[in-house]
Amino acid sequence: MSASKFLVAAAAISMSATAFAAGAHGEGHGSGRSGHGGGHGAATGEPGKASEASRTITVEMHDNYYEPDSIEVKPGETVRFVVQNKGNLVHEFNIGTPAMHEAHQKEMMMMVEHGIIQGGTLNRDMMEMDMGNGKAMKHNDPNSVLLEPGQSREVVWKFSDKGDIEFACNVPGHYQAGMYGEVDFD
Ligand SMILES: [Cu+2]
Repeated sequence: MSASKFLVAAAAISMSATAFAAGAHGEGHGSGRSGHGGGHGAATGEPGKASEASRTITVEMHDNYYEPDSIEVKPGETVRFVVQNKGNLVHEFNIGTPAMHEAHQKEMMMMVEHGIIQGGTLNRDMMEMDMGNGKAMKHNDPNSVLLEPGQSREVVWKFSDKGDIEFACNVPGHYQAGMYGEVDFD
């Protein structure tokens, strides 16, 4: 999907988001997760400690690509990423397998459908809201950050020994536009 098509779709969706917000008002305090929790660890690694990071890699996010577009790590290495959104759209930096990214893209589609992601805007209040089933569309897994234009955040990750790992943006259409990069083990 082109960026302009994406924006049109996001604008259309934002109208239904207003109705959604009204309906879901009150309650809140969703302690649940959006469902993309379990099972990350083994294949890709685990959250790392900044004090154990061997180096810092700055990753710039643009519309729709990363700079750098691939990285090389040592097996078991802990890396501190400083992720900066230099684009005009909301972007994600997510460390996972291709299958994890595919699954996460469906959840991100729901975030767009609910107006949580609208082009360059991220509605963090809405991410906290109860979706009516005791769950919220929080996006707080340690292997990823979701950032508005101009925002910057750190991810510290201890990589596994090997695996088919990519960093990717799962905002609808972005992965398909090429917004992912290889993690190579040296
Ligand atoms: Cu993106």
